[in-house]
Amino acid sequence: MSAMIDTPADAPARSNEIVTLQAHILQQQTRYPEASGQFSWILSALAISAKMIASHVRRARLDDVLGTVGNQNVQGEQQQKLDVIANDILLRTLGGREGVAIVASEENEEPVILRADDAAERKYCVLFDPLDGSSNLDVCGSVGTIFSILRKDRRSPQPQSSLLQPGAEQVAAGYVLYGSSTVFVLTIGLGVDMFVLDPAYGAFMRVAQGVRIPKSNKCYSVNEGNRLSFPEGYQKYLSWAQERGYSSRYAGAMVADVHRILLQGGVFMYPPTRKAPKGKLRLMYEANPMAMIVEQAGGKALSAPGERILEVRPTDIHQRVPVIIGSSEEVEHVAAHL
Ligand code: P6P
Repeated sequence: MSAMIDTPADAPARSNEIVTLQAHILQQQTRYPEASGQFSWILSALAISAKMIASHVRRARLDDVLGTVGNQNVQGEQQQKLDVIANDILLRTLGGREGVAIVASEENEEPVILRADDAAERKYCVLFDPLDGSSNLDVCGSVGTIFSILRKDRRSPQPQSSLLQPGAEQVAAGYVLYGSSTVFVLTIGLGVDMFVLDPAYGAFMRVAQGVRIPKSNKCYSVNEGNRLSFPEGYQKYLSWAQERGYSSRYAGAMVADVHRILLQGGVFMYPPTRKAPKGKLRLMYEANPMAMIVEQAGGKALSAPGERILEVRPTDIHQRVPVIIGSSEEVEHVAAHL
């Protein structure tokens, strides 16, 4: 009988190890002997949701679930059929997890109180954008799911206000990119780990631990169609970057744009515009989770010069915030012009 390999949870992954997301979640749980397993159960609900949503996304045109449902969501945006499908999947998988007290979604005006009792295991709130960039679906572009996990604030008078915590309070954050492959990127505050779905086995396989964002890269990501309505500082930055031969990449889906920057470096921006004076991106379930991921990978995430996104004190679950996120040096180049 060969000796059991007693690998400590924080040991660097050996290149020949096969570690699924599920195994990784359980491995991380061993760091916390007192853990009840509720948190792990929530992460596994997000993992199965990602697989189910990926399946629907890959079959969208075949199953004729492209296009809009004909009404607008709370954001005033046309709701895509797959927005509703993805939202429903997440509500139903998380609904089955004892540890989830409240969920909040971009697609729901009000948070959904899953368990109002104050039992000890009702520890967590999960916020998500079920299908970010869904307008890309009709043209087979990249889309994503973004999620954020907070501890329920038991002192808050209303369950809803339990959600209104700064991003620095997140206990976990991550995203799923439905691109040329399906990538699950996760942080629980101990660095950033990356997994790719192997459709042959239906499992997310760990491909990288401790992902670090490059300190710089001459690439920016912004919708330049709005350039003339950006505050002057952003316009000055764009001229500065173009004079220095920066390239521009923009997918129209935050998950795709930030993922590129996480791996290759650069800076993503959604500045204030005339149409969106506070920027377009939502603080609680887009900016905060992406900011936690990028900061955990050694990057920066600002809503204004010197203001970390993770320190913005929320007043509404759907509030918007300007976003400057990416390589530390590139974020500073933008901030220096504002
Ligand atoms: P625009 C998608 O609708 C989204 O919320 C983000 O994923 C993306 O970065 C942004 O809006 C794109 O907005 O105005 O450039 O189309």
